[in-house]
Amino acid sequence: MSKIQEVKAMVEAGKSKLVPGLVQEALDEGRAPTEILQAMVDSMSVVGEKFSAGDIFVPEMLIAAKAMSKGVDVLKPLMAGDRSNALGTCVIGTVAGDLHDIGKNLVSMMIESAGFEMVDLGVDVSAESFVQAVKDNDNVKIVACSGLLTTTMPALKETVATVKAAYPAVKVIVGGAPVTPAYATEVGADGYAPDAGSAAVKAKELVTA
Ligand code: B1M
Repeated sequence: MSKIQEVKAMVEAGKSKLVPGLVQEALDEGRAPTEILQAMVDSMSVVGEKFSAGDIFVPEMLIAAKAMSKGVDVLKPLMAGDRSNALGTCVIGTVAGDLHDIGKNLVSMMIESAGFEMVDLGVDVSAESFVQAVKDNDNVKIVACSGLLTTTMPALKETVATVKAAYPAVKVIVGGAPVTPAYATEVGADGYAPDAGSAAVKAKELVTA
């Protein structure tokens, strides 16, 4: 088994203590950080499929998520790009009722790399808290909202409406597995991105256009 396959298997198995070392070994073997990251994202898809099939339950999903986060910690310094913060501030969070944060953390990492200062509000963030963060921080140009559950898609809609009502000039980007470009348009978001890399491109595009 290659190191990258070992990383994938150990994330799926939720082996938090083993994953960082294996990620480092994969890097030492010359594997690209993006390739290792993709392997871990693929692991989480497998975990999701097993959960859907009833083969595993919430605790197993949680420990796999923790294992992936430990692996991402090793990659994070290597994926940093432009740290000038010249493009302004981006407030990011996972919307109310939703506790998923791995995708949001990857999006945050990539938008930061594109040259924004990040204010990360964490998970289960109310629409009002997003607005308060725009008020409390200097030069906020982007609000980025992540949502992973179909049940919390209405919270995305409410967040976009609340932020745009309070700060029409601030651009709002939405994303997350159940979100589609059509839904983003329907709820009045300024941008949609399917993944972390394209979220960074979209954020940059919105403030430089
Ligand atoms: Co949950 N969960 N979960 N879960 N979980 C999903 C999302 C699910 C698809 C699993 C499944 O059934 N197959 C399903 C949702 C079904 C649906 O609504 N359509 C689900 C469910 C049902 C639940 C619970 C309701 C289970 C329960 O309690 N019965 C519960 C809800 C809790 C809550 O939030 N209130 C729950 C709980 C959890 C854990 C807490 C145990 C854990 C999360 C831990 C954590 O995040 N710290 C967890 C996990 C790990 C998952 C899966 C397995 C993996 C999610 C993940 O991290 N993926 C997930 C299955 C799956 O995704 N296939 C699942 C990897 C990550 C990199 O991808 O987050 O999609 P993702 O992010 C991507 C893109 O979506 C995009 O970029 C990222 C990659 O580049 N993106 C953006 C994300 N945000 C963006 C924002 C943007 C742009 C792009 O712009 C701002």
